[in-house]
Amino acid sequence: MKKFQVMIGVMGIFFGVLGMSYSREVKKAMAVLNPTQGNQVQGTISFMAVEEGVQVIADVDRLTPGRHGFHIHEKGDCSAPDGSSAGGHFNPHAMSHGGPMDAMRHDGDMGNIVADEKGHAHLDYVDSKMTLSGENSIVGRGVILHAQEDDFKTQPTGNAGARVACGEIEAVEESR
Ligand SMILES: [Cu+2]
Ligand SMILES: [Zn+2]
Repeated sequence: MKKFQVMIGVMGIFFGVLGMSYSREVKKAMAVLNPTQGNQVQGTISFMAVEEGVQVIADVDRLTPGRHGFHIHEKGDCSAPDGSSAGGHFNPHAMSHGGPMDAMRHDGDMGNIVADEKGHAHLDYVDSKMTLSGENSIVGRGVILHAQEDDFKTQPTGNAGARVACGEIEAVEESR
């Protein structure tokens, strides 16, 4: 009987450690935006886990003034000269395209970023839908910035035009 209890105890520790490694949480992630071919757009985006979701802070330069569609795309692959290697909008729940405050939207729909007359854009908002951990994590996926405004309506892209910059989302801070 004693032996049996010890065995159960050892198994408990084993599965406990296994479970901990699976529940690893990403606290912060970053993406560096680099221009696609023929563009000069550059920027950085940080993603921070907060109570209400993920705080997104982006600073982008060398944009044309005005609104630019801004999304997380499926793949963290910026190898294609036009950014097409990043795939479509990140959409693990098979929803329609929308704006960041809409109930019906892709997880990756971050709306528009607005560039001033100097071509600089700053964005800071908390996204209630995206997550840095678990099976729908945005870590390892791509960020795409577009030439034109996202209309939040046209399916499945928001009609935001060409991809002017691309970045890969990487975890920078994790906890267990
Ligand atoms: Cu996009
Ligand atoms: Zn979308």
